[in-house]
Amino acid sequence: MPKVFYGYDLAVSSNVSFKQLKVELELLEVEAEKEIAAANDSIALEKIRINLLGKKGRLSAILGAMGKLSVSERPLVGQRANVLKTKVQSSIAERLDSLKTKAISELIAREVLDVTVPPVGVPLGKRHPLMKTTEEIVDLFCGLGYSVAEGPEVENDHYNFSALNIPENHPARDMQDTFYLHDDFLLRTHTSPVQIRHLEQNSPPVRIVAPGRVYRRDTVDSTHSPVFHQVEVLAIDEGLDFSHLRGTVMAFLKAFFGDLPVRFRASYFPFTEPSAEVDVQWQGRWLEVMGCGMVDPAVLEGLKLDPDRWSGFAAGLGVERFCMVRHEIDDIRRLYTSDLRFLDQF
Ligand code: 2U9
Repeated sequence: MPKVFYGYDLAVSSNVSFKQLKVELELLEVEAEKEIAAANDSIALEKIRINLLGKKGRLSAILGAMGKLSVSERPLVGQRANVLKTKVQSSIAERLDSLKTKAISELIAREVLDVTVPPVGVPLGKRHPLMKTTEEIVDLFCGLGYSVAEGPEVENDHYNFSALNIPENHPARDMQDTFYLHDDFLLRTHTSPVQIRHLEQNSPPVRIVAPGRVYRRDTVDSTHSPVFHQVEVLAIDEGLDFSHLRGTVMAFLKAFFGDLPVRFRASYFPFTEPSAEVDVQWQGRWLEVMGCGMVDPAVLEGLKLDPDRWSGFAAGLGVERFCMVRHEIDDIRRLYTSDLRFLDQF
């Protein structure tokens, strides 16, 4: 059995035979395959590569020792060494490949998706019940041929009061009822100024529905809020009379509440004459839901419309009231506190 050299020993040994180098190559091949097969990551494989094929590695030592062989023996060892080098390189590449494949399959196995797990669910936003109610009311009037009109929430005395025939000393103008801003400005107390502005810009016939936020200096309780929402409607044409008003209001209330009993009670508003308040019977009780009337000739005259030619009717309602009756909500504050446990129900 020839002496077995390793790496440096081989390089410094003065007496090396062809047979010894052949054994050394065979040994290197067997050990290389074992080491490569045992390596578990790319770092270990790189260490093996450097140890076997690197400048100071075992193969280099064999090649270095070749000089000590006869000229005829050298190519034989050189050839074998080259074949071995290629073999070790491809073994390393193969092992690296199989390690990668294994890692990927392990990852896939770990990341397995259980499609039967119930979804966590992304909370979706929805329309606020007040907006839904407004939309429903507006849609009903649009179905009757009305168009939507909107206007500013900051108004002045003229559009909010004077143009609507509300006299200087009327209680509605009271500091107690209206949010006054600087100069002549105020927060509109109803959406009626929208109709005034519309009539300044458009000639009759007019059929408009004006939804929007309005402000009154009310103390908060279960039925009052200083900010609330109104929908008002206005129709101006030739030959309109109270029967048109009544028919429109009845058709609207039937569409919204269904077949509930409705009654008109005589009332008073500065901007309509005659005026009425409208009640519906709900669970055995009469509930006031809206006001209405024929547009006062004084309002038409203020808009340079001849009351002998043009007549009109108007109606107004509080959206909160409609929403609360429809959904049996007991306290208006529930509509403003953004409690998702409440809002989620709509
Ligand atoms: C013009 C002419 C007339 C609008 C009208 C009412 C009757 C009414 C209330 C309902 C409940 C206000 O929110 S509430 O408190 N509104 O009763 N509003 S007639 O009349 C107009 C509007 C514009 C040019």
